[in-house]
Amino acid sequence: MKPRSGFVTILGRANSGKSTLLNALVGSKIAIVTDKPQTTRTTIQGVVTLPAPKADRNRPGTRLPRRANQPAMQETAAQIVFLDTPGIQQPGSRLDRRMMKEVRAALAGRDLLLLLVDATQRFGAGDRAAVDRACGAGVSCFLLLNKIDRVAKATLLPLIDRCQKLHDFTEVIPISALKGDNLPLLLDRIVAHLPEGPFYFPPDHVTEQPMRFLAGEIVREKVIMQTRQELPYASSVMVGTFEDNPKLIHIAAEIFVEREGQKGILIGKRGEMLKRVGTLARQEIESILGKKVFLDLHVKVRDKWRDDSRFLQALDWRSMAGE
Ligand SMILES: Nc1nc2c(ncn2[C@@H]2O[C@H](COP(=O)(O)OP(=O)(O)O)[C@@H](O)[C@H]2O)c(=O)[nH]1
Ligand SMILES: [Mg+2]
Repeated sequence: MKPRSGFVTILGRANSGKSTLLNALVGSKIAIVTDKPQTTRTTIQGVVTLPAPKADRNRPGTRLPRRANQPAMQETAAQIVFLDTPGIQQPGSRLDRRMMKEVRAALAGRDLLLLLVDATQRFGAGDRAAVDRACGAGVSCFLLLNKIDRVAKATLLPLIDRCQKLHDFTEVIPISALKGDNLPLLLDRIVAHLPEGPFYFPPDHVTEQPMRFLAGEIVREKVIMQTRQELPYASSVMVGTFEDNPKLIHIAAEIFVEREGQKGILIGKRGEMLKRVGTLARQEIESILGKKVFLDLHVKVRDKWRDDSRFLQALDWRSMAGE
């Protein structure tokens, strides 16, 4: 059988679990996850390559370790390029508008859409708006009811019913991105809906995002997790130095905030907060890279960076990757 390949966009409101799903499907952390909305600011790409089933497995180049998410019934080799998007929301700042532009761009020319809904929340106007936005595109759309590890079956069935009335979804699948429930089934259904076509990337390719971008994102994740109120939204991280030396990786990054007061909070009493952010980020980057890391963090004030298009451009991983 011929291989299948295609682009699959993950859409949904903030906090529905899009980035958690991307990481679970890819099998490694490539998108940061927090319990606060607006964590994902640009489209994050992750590639899943499923080797050909048994008969083809001895061909050189197709042998890959069996993954936890290997679909049960897979019949062909397949490569899925997933795109994780910022949450669908009403834009305010230039950053917000840029985020919604990312969502629209990620919608164009895709083979399949996955619309995530948080099944623990009341299904409201925001979800309906997300359905309208996602499903107007004339592309097959799966509705995924996420976080089923936290809902009773009795509430799930009426929710599935209501959603099926809203749009003619190609599939409605309850999942838990966090626990991995139904993800093998989801992969099966995705592969079944992809067109035949050659792989876009080598089989071991995971993402286009450069490591320096992920390092900055991990610092940002720790800032979001450790701070409250406006600071998570007012912070951005720019990695200046990323030097991979034989024994140690040297990373220097600047954390930008919008006001002096925010800088004070982020540094903390005697530098405690910044130290905690740095230690948590360093430990995680070390565990991903399997190497010692020296992480040098500085906090800078940059008024209204969220409305500065040149600054936003510089933060984007695609400019780092030289695109
Ligand atoms: N219980 C539960 N929590 C989840 C699940 N998926 C995501 N979450 C949590 O929901 C929050 C938002 O997740 P995230 O992936 O950042 O959502 P995004 O904004 O749509 O990308 C985080 O606290 C996740 O741990 C799930 O299947 N079950
Ligand atoms: Mg996200």
